[in-house]
Amino acid sequence: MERKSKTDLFTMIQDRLSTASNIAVLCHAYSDGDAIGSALAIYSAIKRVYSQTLQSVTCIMEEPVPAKYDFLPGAENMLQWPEGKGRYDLVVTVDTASAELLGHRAELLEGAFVISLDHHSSHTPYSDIDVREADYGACGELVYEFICHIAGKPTADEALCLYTAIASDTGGLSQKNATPNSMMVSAMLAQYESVKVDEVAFRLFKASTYARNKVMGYCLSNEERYADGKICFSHITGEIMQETGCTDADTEGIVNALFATEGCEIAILARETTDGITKCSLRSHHANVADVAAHFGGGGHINAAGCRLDTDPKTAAETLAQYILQNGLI
Ligand SMILES: [Mn+2]
Repeated sequence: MERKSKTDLFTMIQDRLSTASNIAVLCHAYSDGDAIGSALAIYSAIKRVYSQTLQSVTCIMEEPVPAKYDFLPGAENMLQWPEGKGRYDLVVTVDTASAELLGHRAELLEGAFVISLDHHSSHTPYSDIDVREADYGACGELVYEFICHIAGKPTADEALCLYTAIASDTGGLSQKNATPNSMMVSAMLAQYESVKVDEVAFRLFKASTYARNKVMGYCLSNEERYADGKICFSHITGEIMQETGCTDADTEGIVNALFATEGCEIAILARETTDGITKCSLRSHHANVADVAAHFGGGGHINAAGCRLDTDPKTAAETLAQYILQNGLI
């Protein structure tokens, strides 16, 4: 079959949206800024463009929106599962590399026409229309293009959501995945008065909480190293999470503090979530950590990936570090 161009795919999606009745917009569980920003922007655009033909459009999250992102316009309208449980004839997912990453909401895919907009290189197909740009730093870049296709340009609120999405996934345009495209789209969005780049950067990268500081201290004081310091790893226990009142969202980005260690090539952080799951985050300068994560049932990008391990966080971090060492991935 001939591979369709992105414009063709966008037009096919447009046709589907214009005949849909009830649409659900979803992003991956344990959402980050790219997932939430992309979801809110596309939700808003669908709502305004198809208001005449649609009965409803609903944005459903697996967990509550993390406080860090509650400044995003529309965040207050997002439902939290099982709110919104029901039947939808069309489901749009953003930033979601597999159906499993939807958590409980994966059941909404059954019987629905499914559209996926994603930017993960390791993507397990689950949709009827799959638009993927694995070279994009953030899904927000793809959602921006899609909104331009269906609506000409984003609204002020959508622009803020999309700018935040891109800034979030690219470390404020400072990581390797920040491409010229990430910057060009960000520059378009920064022209909106609603987009205050300093405020977004502060909220995403500088602001902390007391609980997060305590957990960060725990994580850094337990940092260990293999391979002459090329592999840096640490963990966060459920106990310290409880003791400090730290939320799962508060731990976002803590792995970057390990990654900043002099001489570090791969950083690993294993943390126990408040519901007792051990989530691991990997960062690398050169090594392919998406493959490492995939070996343990996870996935992600070459230089930033994640997986879950069915063990305590200290053992999980050690297991990943050993695997990397023993397979000569460093
Ligand atoms: Mn993303």
